[in-house]
Amino acid sequence: MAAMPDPTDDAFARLRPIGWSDDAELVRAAGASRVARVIGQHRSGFDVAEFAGDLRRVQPPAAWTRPRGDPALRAVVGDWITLDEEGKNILALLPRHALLKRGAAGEHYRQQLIAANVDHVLVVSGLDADFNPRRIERYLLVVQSSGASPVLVLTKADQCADLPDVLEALESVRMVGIPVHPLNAKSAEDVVALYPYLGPGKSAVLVGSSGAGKSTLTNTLLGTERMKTRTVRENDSRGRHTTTYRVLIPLPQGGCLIDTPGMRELKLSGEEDLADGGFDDIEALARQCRFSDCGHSNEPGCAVNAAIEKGELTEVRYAHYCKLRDERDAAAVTLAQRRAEEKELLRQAGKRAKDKYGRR
Ligand SMILES: Nc1nc2c(ncn2[C@@H]2O[C@H](COP(=O)(O)OP(=O)(O)OP(=O)(O)O)[C@@H](O)[C@H]2O)c(=O)[nH]1
Ligand SMILES: [Mg+2]
Ligand SMILES: [Zn+2]
Repeated sequence: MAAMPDPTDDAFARLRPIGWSDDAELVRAAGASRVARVIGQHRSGFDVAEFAGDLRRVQPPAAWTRPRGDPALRAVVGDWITLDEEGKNILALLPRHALLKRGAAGEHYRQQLIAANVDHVLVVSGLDADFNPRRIERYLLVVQSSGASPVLVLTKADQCADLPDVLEALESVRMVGIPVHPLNAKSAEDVVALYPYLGPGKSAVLVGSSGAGKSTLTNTLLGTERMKTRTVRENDSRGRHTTTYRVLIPLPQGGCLIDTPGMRELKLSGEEDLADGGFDDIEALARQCRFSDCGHSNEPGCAVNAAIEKGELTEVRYAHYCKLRDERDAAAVTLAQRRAEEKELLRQAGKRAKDKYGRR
């Protein structure tokens, strides 16, 4: 008698250990195609995996290699893609449930994708001389617009003598309900605190400055020295840009972790929402000003100034809010221009094709 197909055999079983969540939209979009996850990116192609431990270098569709064009339409680490039958070329990008991006470093405005399909973004910051609450606020703002939940991981707690003071400086962060975990990234016992974000079917990405301890954390969670780590500079605790590529690693805890190179600069993408991004209190105050177009300088009945006078809002934090708001607004204008340009280029290319080949 011929063997019956096993009814419990499902095509996605081998994908679950690399983060497949059986999301209905994803399952529908995948259909009967050959599905893989992007675990690395290189100049010469993408590294993808079809099961835990797998690695295959594949080529992107031609449309992704065009220098202009919206980077959000290309795959990034964490994305699910479909492959051709030989498993050599990427056919399509499957729908995403989260996308972390930033304004790319450098003069020209572009968006740079950091990771896709992550449930949590672990913002890693060292409790050493590099500690900077304003930088943390900036990170959290960018993360809030990604669709993933931010978690603040404060490494090097073993080297920090004034933890209560540090946590007080982060009061505004804690007030908006973002979990904060001070820990020693080298301690297997300490990193257990992060297990809730790293269980089966979950994916997380580590972001933060160079030297913050992202790769140290990855190694401790893995239980092996998979990622290279390097000591920070003595005078200012800055890192040496040890990790140079993004990589997705399945963890023994069941989830997947993406380690990334330390970022020199985190520009806003233009799509951030300051109220969602940790500044809800300031935006709520501004709505209470007597004049709806209050500039919060010396207008009568200004609720922002009143809060500063009463000590409920610090000038430093308010100034930082203004800076981020202006940067976000400027990036949003450039983003809109860029999208309009890209649309026009596509329209012209479509017209040229039509002139050449006629209507199809
Ligand atoms: N004592 C202590 N040292 C830590 C901790 N976390 C990281 N370090 C040290 O900090 C240095 C930098 O750590 P890495 O893990 O290489 O930092 P990274 O964030 O991966 O840096 P890049 O790859 O350059 O972005 C290493 O010497 C680590 O041993 C911690 O919690 N406690
Ligand atoms: Mg690293
Ligand atoms: Zn005001």
